Amino acid sequence: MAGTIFLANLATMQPGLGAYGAIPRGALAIAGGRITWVGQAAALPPALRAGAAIHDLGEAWITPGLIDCHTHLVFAGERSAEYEARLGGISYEEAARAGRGILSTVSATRAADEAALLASAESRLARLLAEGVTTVEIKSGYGLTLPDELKMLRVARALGKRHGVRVRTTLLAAHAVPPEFAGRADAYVDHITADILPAALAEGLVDAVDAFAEAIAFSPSQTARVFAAAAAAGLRVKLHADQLSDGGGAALAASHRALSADHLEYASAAGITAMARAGTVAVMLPGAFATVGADQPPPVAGFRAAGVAMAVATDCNPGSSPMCSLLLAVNLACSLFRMTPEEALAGVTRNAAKALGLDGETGMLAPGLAAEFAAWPVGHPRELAYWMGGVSPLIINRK
Ligand code: DI6
Ligand code: FE
Repeated sequence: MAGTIFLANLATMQPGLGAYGAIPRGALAIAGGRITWVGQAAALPPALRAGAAIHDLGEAWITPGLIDCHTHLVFAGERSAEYEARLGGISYEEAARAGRGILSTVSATRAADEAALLASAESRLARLLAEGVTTVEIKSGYGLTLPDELKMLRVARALGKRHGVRVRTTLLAAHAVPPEFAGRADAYVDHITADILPAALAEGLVDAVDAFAEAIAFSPSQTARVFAAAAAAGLRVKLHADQLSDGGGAALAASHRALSADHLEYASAAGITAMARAGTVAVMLPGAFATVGADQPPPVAGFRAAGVAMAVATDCNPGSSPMCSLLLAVNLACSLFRMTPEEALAGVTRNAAKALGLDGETGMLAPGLAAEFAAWPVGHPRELAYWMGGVSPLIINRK
């Protein structure tokens, strides 16, 4: 099949090829939506070249399409008043306990219909897509009733269909205890496992299951019950872990072979070791760190030393991370968390794919993977981490 060939510098992000998996003056051949060949342009097989459409992008750098592996993109309203109040001195937890926080977004999201949720999420998604994002994970968790959780997940699926972006949906019904269940968190967990999860599964709306394990949300044993139901349904899990305190979340996630544990500011040494053994990805969310005014960064050096794969994501949500720029997350992961630019770029490509169970499908420029990439007007891939957002791709190829 005659395909298309792009000539440019390649940041393949393949491990074992040196920094960024770089191939200067490379060639990327695609056909039928897959990558068919990657290498030095000078070594391109003549048989591939024959009949192919060739695009010479000169000095541009091609990276894998970017992957935002942790978002709460679908929600109604905004929480700038809470942000202002928190800047005035109240903490994120105090705001949550005072009924601002997540539950205020739950009220707004319940009141919104699918069309309104779709329109507001589209405006945020557009900003991610303009930055070369080709895969985005979207969580539920602002409905907290069966119909409202399904409504959010349907909107997430619709975003994928309408915009040609790969959407992975995550059921986060265990995000907060809804007002109807105040003081009865265990009964709400029963409702999740007996009713919400099966219904979402039956409609084909769930790719993974997440929970918020925290003093203001769900306990380790409640989280474990949600995870057991997910496993029984054949679903992988993720966890909002150790964001505001060390609740043993990293080790809990690892013990359930979680795809990822996310936030992790307070992850313990034992948690890091457990994650390394389980192959659980550590997802760094610097937007949330900055917005809640946290003072303890996640133990990046510990993850690095233990060989835990690190991803980076926006955590786009109206409370703790009103951020719609994955490149800004990359920049902040370097400046605030001391990740290297190469680690942060791997965090929105190869390791983000792993955090979604999509390794082998996307996240690198390698033969057999989906033909998803972006070409950038930069002199070196580290520039994508250096600029504080605002770099626009020359070309984006989506699925
Ligand atoms: N951790 C977060 O950072 C978001 N959810 C979570 O479990 C915050 C969600 C919100 O404040 O609306
Ligand atoms: Fe989150």
